[in-house]
Amino acid sequence: MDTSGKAITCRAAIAWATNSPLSIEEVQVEPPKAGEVRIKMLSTGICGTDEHVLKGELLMKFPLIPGHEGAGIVESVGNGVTSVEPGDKVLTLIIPQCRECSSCLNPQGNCCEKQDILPCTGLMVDGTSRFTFKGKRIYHSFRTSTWTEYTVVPEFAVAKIDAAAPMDKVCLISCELPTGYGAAVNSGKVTPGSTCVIFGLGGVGSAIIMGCKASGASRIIGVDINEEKFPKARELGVTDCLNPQKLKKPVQDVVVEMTGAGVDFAFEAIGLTDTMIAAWNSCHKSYGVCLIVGLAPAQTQLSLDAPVIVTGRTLKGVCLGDYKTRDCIPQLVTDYLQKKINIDPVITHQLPFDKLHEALELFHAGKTIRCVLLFQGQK
Ligand code: PAD
Ligand code: ZN
Repeated sequence: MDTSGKAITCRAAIAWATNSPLSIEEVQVEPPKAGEVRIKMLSTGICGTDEHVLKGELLMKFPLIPGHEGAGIVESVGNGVTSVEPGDKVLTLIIPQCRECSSCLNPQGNCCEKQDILPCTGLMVDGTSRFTFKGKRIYHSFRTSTWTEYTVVPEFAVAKIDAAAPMDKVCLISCELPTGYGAAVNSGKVTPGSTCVIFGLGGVGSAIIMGCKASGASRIIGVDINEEKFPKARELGVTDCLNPQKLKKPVQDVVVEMTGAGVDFAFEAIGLTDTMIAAWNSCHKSYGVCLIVGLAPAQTQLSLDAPVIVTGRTLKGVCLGDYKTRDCIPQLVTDYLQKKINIDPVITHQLPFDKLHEALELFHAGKTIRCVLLFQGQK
C-alpha cells in the first residue's frame, strides 16, 4: 500500500513524564514536510543518552518518543529532499550535518547547530511535531525519535548507508560506535604504546576500548562499579579493571600509581561530574589528555583544581567522536562490512520492540552492553 503523503498509524513508545513508565501506543505519524524524511524503523539501540532523557537529566519536553540510535528504510521524502529516496537504508543522526552552519563549515567542527540536544525544542525545524496520540501533540527527542515503527527526521539528520548493511545491528553505527571509537582515534588521537583509562564500560566505553586498541595503546585501564562489565571489557582489549568501590584510595590515585605519573589519555563515558574530575586527575600532569564523552546532567558545573591546569594537561569534549556525521558514518558502515571494525561483540541482547520494558529492565540491571530492539520486518 502506498503510504506516501498520508499519515501513518503505528506503534511507538511514549515517555509521558520524567521517571515514569513508558507505554507503547498507537500514534499518528504525519507525512514528511519539505526537507524531511519519513523512515520505517528496523532497529534501534538503547543509549545512555536515552536514559538521561527518561531520568529528566536533559531539559526535554514531555510527552515524547525517545530514541536516537536508529536504522531503517526510507518510506517517503518531503519536497526538496535529494540525498535519499524511498527504499534507501539509512541511519538517524543525533548529531546532524547541515553543511551550512559555522560548525559544519569549519574543518574541525562537527557539533552542527541544527542539533536538538542542547537546547532541546522537541520539535522539527519549523517548530511543529510530526507525532500525535489521540489528537494530542507528542514531542520528538533530538529530531530522531527512533523508539517507534515510523519516524520523521530532517534530511540533514539522515545518513544513507550501504544496501548490504545488516539492519538488525548497524543502528549502533548511528551513535555508540562512532562516539566511542572516534573519541579514541579522532578526538584523542591515541598513540601507539600509550596508556589509557576509560571510566564507564557500557556501550560507549566499549567502543572507546576498541578505538584505543586499534590505535595500539599498550595499557588500557577500565573503570566501572559494575564488575559484570569486566569480562567483555577484557575481551575487547582492557588490560586492567578497577572497581572504585573496592579500592582503598580514590581511583585516580590508583591509576596514577599504576602508570607511574598518570595516563596519556583518560576518557569519561558515564556522564557524572565526579568521574569527569577523576578522569582529569588520572592524566599525566604535563601531557595527559582528558576526553569527556559522558553527558553530564543539565545545569551541573565541573569544578577543577585551577592552579594545576597550567601544568599542560588538555581537557577536551567529545561530540559524536568528532565525525562529520553524514560524511563519515556511511564509511564506518562500509568498514564494518569489510570487517575493519566490529560492532558484534557489544550487542549482548536483541529483543523485539514489543519487549521494550524487558530491554529497559536489563539495561537498568546492568546486564547489557547494548540491547538492540528489532521492529517488524527485522526478525
Ligand atoms: P551505559 O549505561 O551503557 O554505560 C555507562 C557505564 O557507566 C555503565 O557500565 C555503568 O555501570 C557505569 N557507571 C555508572 N556509574 C558509575 C560510576 N560512578 N563509576 C564508574 N562507572 C559507573 O551508557 P553509554 O555507554 O551508552 O553512555 C555513556 C555516556 O556517554 C552517557 O553519559 C551518554 O549520554 C554519553 C554519550 N555521549 C555522546 C557524545 O557524543 N558525547 C554520544 C553518546 C553517548
Ligand atoms: Zn551544521
